[in-house]
Amino acid sequence: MAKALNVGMIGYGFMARAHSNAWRRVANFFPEVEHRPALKAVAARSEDKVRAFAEVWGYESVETDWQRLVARDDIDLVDICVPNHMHKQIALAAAAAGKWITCEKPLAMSTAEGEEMVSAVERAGVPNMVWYNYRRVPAITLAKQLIDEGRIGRPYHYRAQFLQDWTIAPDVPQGGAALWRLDVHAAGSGVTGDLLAHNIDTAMWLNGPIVRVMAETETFVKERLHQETGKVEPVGIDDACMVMARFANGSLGLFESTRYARGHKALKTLELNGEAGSVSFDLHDDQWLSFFEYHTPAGQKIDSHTTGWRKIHVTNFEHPYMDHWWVPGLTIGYEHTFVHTVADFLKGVESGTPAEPTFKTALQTQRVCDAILKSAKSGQWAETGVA
Ligand code: SOE
Repeated sequence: MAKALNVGMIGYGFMARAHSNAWRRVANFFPEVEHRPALKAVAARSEDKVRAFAEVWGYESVETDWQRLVARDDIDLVDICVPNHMHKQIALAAAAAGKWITCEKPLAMSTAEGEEMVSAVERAGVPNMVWYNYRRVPAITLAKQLIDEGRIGRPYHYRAQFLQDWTIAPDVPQGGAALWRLDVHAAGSGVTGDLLAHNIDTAMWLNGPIVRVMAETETFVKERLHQETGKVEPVGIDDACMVMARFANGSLGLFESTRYARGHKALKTLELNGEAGSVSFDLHDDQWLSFFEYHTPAGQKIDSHTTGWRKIHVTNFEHPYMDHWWVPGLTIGYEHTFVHTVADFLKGVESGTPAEPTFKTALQTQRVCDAILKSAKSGQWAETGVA
């Protein structure tokens, strides 16, 4: 039985587009989901911009004050797609109003803020989720399946990169629409919260809790023009971050994130090496998962003359999510990870087993990110407090 679900979007930027597309398409490709999202209202301060956004994406109405959207009786779910410094106040208001909440990553500006948000949604008992979309790239979900099947065996090494180059030029300003990610007051941190957080979320999903970190960060361009104040101001974000980590399962982790890797637009990789095998993924080849099998979970060794890396084209019906799209061999991409996220979120509400990551789970990623920034500042190893 179809159930109506009125979505209220807050924000109109890049992520609001990705999420709106997902809300619109989920019923077409995941018809077994009972809820039927309707794009009821979108809120943003600029009336011209929010009206233009509503027209393109088919929102029924607009608000120029997010508080009015949250207060509306005809809104069931609030989707938070605004800069990080506004996540907490919106989430707290939405929880108090009994709305379901989905929030763009990272959860918050800090662990302390994230804790308040977790308490608020738990007190209100409302469904909640954070959009760490890369978990739902089918090849990454397949990696999780292989790990859970014991195909990697005892894990030794996890490594991941997220490399971009779009902020190298010193005349890129900070602050304001699109460039708030460079303003520490709006973003909280730089690549740590923006890029590394994705890799930490995926790493802990695949390989368990990260308990300790040692990090180094750098801000290569120290001052930038601020778009809102019109003044040249110090840059407070980290431009690059490297991390050594220890997982609770005894394996070692290495992470690198930067916006200064000339030539790389979104080089996002991960690799896990275990006793029985390895998995490796590169977002540039997001249809493929590389798998090296040394022996089966039952201990049967693969013949030495056929041992080698296997490249799995993750497009068969039996691969995660792929039976909902086209026919084997035909591919999907970035925007589909958001459709998968919505489908899982709604199925989680319908089944009573919430889809991950909930606010509570995303708070663990926040703790690791905070420990990383603490370690970079002190030059010492930092405990994450994640168990
Ligand atoms: C930043 O450039 C950014 O858009 C992040 O904010 C996203 O979370 C990431 O998926 C791609 O890069």
